[in-house]
Amino acid sequence: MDFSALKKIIAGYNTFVVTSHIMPDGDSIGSVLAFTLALQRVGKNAIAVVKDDVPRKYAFLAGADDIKRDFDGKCDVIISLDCGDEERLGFENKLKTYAGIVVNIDHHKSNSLFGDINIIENQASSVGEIIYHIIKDMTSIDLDIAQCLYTSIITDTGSIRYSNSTPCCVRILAELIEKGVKPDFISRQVFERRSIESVNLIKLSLDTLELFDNNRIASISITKEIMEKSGAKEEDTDGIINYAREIEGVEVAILFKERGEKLVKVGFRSNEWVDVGKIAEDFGGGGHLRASGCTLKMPLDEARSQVLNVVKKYLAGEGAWME
Ligand SMILES: [Mn+2]
Repeated sequence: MDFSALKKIIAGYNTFVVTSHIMPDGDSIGSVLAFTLALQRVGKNAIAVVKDDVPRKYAFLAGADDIKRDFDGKCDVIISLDCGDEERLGFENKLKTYAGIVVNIDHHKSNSLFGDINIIENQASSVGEIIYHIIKDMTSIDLDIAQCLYTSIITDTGSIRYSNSTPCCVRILAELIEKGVKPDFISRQVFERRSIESVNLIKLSLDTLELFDNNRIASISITKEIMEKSGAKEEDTDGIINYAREIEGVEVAILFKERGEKLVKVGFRSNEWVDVGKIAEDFGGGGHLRASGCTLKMPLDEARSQVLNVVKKYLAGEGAWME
């Protein structure tokens, strides 16, 4: 990975905004905080801006309370992390209206290359993994930064359970543990605490589970009614798709989230061979080989039937998409 252009920018400018996508996850929050802290450590005027709520489970990370929801004014450089396209950042205007230079660091293969500088590493497990290599050359990684990077990597790899878990990211985790990170502490914060509302959400969501195509496809549908009845927050829908993915024999899991009368968010996961990144792209979305998503502007029933038809076609072409 060649970071020389980015290093020059960091050396040559002073004010930085570090941002990531709406509906932020552990990789986006962890990497935004790690990069912001690292820039501050080297004397830069850096702030973190995320145009959405920060999930409570990441509130323990250093700097989480200082993440700004809004940003007005100008800065020298905006650094976008973990975001495949500019729109998903949630800013009202194009990034270039806020900053002289836009830096885009990501690991989504569908990235639209919207930066002046684009550092896109499809093979990286997470953006935390990419920026670890940048940050370690900038400053010494202290416990605060180490916890942020560790959180990025374990959330995007499902604690080293997903196919993007590589020797490289496991080595980085080992280094971060040497810096003082306690794996059990982070896991408890991130994976092992639930509100009663989120348990109610799981309970109601599982009632909507359906299987198709000889049980190779499993879907869960979270309606607006379920969200209201459970009292859960958007962030509580995180991970529910795994109940579908983990069923024996299932290759593709689909989560439908009804957001409005004609607005449905769709998440995809696959287990062994179907490229769900391609399926999401068919619907104008994107993502990775085993995890992806898209947004459909149509009623839930219509979205379900359209998506299921396409997924069935991918499954019927068994072999064509084998890795
Ligand atoms: Mn990521």
